Amino acid sequence: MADVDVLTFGESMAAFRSAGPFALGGTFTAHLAGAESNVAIALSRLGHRVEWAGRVSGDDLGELLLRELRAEGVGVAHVARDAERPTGLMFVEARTADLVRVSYNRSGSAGSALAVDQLRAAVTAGSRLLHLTGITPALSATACEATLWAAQTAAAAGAAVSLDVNFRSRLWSRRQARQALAPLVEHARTVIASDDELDLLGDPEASEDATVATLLRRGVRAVVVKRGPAGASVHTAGRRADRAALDVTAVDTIGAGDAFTAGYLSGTLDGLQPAGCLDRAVLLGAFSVSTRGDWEGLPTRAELHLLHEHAPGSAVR
Ligand code: KDG
Repeated sequence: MADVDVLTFGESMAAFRSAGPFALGGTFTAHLAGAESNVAIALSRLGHRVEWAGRVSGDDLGELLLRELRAEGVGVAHVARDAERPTGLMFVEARTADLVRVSYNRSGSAGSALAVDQLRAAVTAGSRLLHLTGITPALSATACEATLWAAQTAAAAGAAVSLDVNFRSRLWSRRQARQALAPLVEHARTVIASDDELDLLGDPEASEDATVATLLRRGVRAVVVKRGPAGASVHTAGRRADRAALDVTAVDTIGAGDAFTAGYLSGTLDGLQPAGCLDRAVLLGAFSVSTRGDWEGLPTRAELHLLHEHAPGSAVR
């Protein structure tokens, strides 16, 4: 059995967050962000052994990313440093209490230059699970090729491959996403998508049930559908489980999808049934939306019970 539970890779960025409209300037705070590194941190906090691979700039913001990952116990042994290209930037503008605008400055970044060569050692070293997102293939042709190579290689070696669709309309079109995701799905055991992303996984005109049935027929074992505040579902052969979202005060939804995914994967690593994995997914999603930041408020394993045992507004003394 591999020493690493989960290998994931992609682009981590420096995220600059504002408390109000960007056009007015003011104070920005800098944080590590990136869908795969968010998942890696969430899993590491739950006690799983996680490696994150990718290309990180040699600049100071690249240093910030690596320091945060190391501090969170995420393995970075297979990270390549890039002395030529800058760290990709993400901007998170809290435009109103209910509307956050996300934009990027990441084309030509170190992370987007990811290629097969940087992943070879990490993927061949092996892991129980390889987690992919649909963001990485959108970054560049070489990153797209590397994602497919990793999926094929890890699946052939017996790793469980998970894929979170994570469609980013600022990076590519729905048509491009549909084309790149199709070969990845062939290697995935778990596919996670928001309900508005299901059209990217097959016939755009098909219903949810028809899309799910096709995926299960093609070898996917669990299709997990996120419905935001309306909860989530998991479909497996002949079964379906649904869960409502937990009743928490939402203060920041950025990163909630990654937390949800990490919760589901953590359940699979612990050998839970799909419905139990969904419970943990919903729980991590609730921690994420009720705390600020992409990953900062996520729970350790010892804190998993907190939201169930304490009513909203509680002070634990
Ligand atoms: O939304 C949280 C993450 O997914 C974010 O940190 C990264 O959006 C992201 C991207 O495009 O890489």
